[in-house]
Amino acid sequence: MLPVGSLLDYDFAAGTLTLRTAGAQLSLRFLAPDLLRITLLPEGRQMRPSVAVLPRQWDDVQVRLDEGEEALRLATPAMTVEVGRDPVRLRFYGRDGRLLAGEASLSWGEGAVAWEQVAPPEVRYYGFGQKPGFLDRRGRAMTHWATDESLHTPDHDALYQAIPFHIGMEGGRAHGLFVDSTARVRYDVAKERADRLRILADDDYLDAYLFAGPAIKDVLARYTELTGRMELPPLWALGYHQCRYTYFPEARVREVAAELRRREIPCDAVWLDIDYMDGYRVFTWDRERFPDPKQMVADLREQGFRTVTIVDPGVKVDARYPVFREGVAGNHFICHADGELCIDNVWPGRSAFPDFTRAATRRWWGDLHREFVNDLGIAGIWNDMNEPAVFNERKTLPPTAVQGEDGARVGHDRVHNAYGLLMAQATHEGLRRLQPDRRPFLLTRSGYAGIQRYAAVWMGDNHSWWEHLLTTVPILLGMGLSGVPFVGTDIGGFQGDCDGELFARWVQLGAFLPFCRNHAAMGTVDQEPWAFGPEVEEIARRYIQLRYRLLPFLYNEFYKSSQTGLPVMRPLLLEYPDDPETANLSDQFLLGEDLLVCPVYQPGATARMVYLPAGEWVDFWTGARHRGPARIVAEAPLERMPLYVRAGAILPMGPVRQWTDQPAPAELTLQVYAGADGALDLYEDEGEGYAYRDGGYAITPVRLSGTRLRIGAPEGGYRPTRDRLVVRFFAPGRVVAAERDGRPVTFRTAADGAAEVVLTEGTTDACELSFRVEG
Ligand code: MIG
Repeated sequence: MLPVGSLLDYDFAAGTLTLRTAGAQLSLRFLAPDLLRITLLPEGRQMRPSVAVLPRQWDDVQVRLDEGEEALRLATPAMTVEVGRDPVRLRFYGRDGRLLAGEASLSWGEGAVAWEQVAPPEVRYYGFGQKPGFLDRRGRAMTHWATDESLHTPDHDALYQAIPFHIGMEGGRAHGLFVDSTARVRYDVAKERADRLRILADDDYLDAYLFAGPAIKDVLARYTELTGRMELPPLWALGYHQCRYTYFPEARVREVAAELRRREIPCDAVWLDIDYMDGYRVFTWDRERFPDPKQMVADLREQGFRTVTIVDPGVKVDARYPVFREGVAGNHFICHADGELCIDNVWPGRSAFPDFTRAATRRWWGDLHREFVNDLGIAGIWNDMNEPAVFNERKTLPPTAVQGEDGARVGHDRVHNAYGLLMAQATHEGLRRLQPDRRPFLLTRSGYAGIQRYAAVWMGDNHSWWEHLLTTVPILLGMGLSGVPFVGTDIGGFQGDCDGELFARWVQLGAFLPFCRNHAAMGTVDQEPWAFGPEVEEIARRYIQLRYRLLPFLYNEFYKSSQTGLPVMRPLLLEYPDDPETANLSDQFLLGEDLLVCPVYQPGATARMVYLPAGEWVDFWTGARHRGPARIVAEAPLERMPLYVRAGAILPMGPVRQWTDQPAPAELTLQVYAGADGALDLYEDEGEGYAYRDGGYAITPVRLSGTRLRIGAPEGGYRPTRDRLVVRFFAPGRVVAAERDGRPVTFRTAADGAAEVVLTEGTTDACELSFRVEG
């Protein structure tokens, strides 16, 4: 590797500082006052178009260049980059004038580029996409190389998702770095040398983005401005999903669906894994197992279920199979350098792989979904095996396979990590074209930075192990800190046999994950919610029902996330960045800002320790109050997962439904946790379609001050109906009287301590409720 040497000359034009050094050019450009793009391009090398960064015109940034003798300084009001002249070294300073981590140096070699930066001992490192382990990755070496790897253990960190983005935090002060390379990227996070962060990309050039923060939320907001945010999903996608490898034949699918309804376990979707296909040929059906998919899908829909089908990238080599023939004719498959098709084994046997780096191929692939979505009524698509996974020793395509648009071909190894993202993009855009009035729902296994724009993500093949229950939360929190909010894991675990206690604990946690799907591998014990007997079934039913009651809250959080880029499921450090106790806390998490979820991770446990950060916290189950910061021991018998609500929170809830659009009386419940002032702006819309983009949504402002609650009329072009409006007021004492707009109203005190007021008239009119509290 050759370090970037001394500065030969430079120019500063149109906002870009271009620095020439022996053999390479370095350019620095501010896209925003707190966002600097840093590109190192060795001579004679070509850059590829980014698949992560959204094409967009950034506003002009006011930058000042200081041409010092030792160093150049390029400054905005939010950040300064200092470029040493000999050798060229970079130092970044925040708004407060202090260094962001330490000095950085760049180097390059044959097919590799490196970023090395001083890593002061106080800096903690978060993000990195899907990585096993806990939140702070300091002291770890990691590789980004999308891999079909079911051992999510500390020694296997190259998993399905490859997101080379991280956040450095020093106290409450954060900065971020995104290395936009779809090739293999290796991180050494102060492991080999305790004071060095080293990032090595097996790529031809380095294209990096530095985020100056200073708050962690600023970093995430900017990062998701750069790489995009999750679109608001259809409401049904937030329901409970029932999956298994594999439900077939049709009679079995119908039986599972009927059981869910009979047992009143709410569910919005049943999923079909690979065995629905004819010999694993994508976009076909095994007509013996599924003689009339259209009828089956319609009948399931009658009962409120959506049907989701898996679609893998591998296309069976079969001269009589139209998808293969079209793919060859349209030049859509990846070839070797000599032009021969790159064929390898996956589920269908010998298969060809679409080159999703090409726009025409993405379009072709997207259109292949026409029959499934337009004729058969398939509601969602599940992309698996898109690392791409291949049944060979390398587990993927050879580096010598070539990909790219004509005239810009590169080896597969340069674009490997983009395969899942580009497949998801092809599918997402296809679904948008085919059903312009529906919000696409897509689940993907693999992804790269920006995957949040196209798909929900699950963590692939976990195991029915307590250890994997424990690892679920930190992995998903890391995804959220990497810009991806719509995440989940296989509830109950995929491989291995689950048991009742583990399932109960997993479903309790799963009910609070952004994506909530039960899934299990072939050859493992049954894992439907009733598979472990009546006690566990009752626990599963109660928690899944609770998820459905919380859907107005969850949907509101998804809406906020689509606007801000902040995750739905949050580590405490996002809300309490100055509290050192939160710095590596990952066995409990927040939904939004208000709901603290404390899963149980051990067999036999009937209690667990909970950390409550500053403020007052109300036990969701009992109404008991605790003042943080504090550690408490929470009771957690098998039927209970500890949950706490921040005082000042207003949780919008709904009735239990068996599926999200089941016709039922419209009821909104506001659970109000007095003890601190608070605000809720409740977002509602039709839960489907795009009318919301033309004003078809409602926002209801609710304000809590002291023991007074002001509920505004919904604003916006969508009119929510509320047959009943229930206010459940959790007071720091005993409620002795309640008034609505100055007149007494009746209330009852519920078992959890709430004073409950039920309104059936004027439920969408502005009103003020006040409570008199004693003691
Ligand atoms: O090689 O489609 O992660 O969820 O059930 C295994 C069969 C292929 C892996 C996925 C899993 C799915 C399974 N697939």
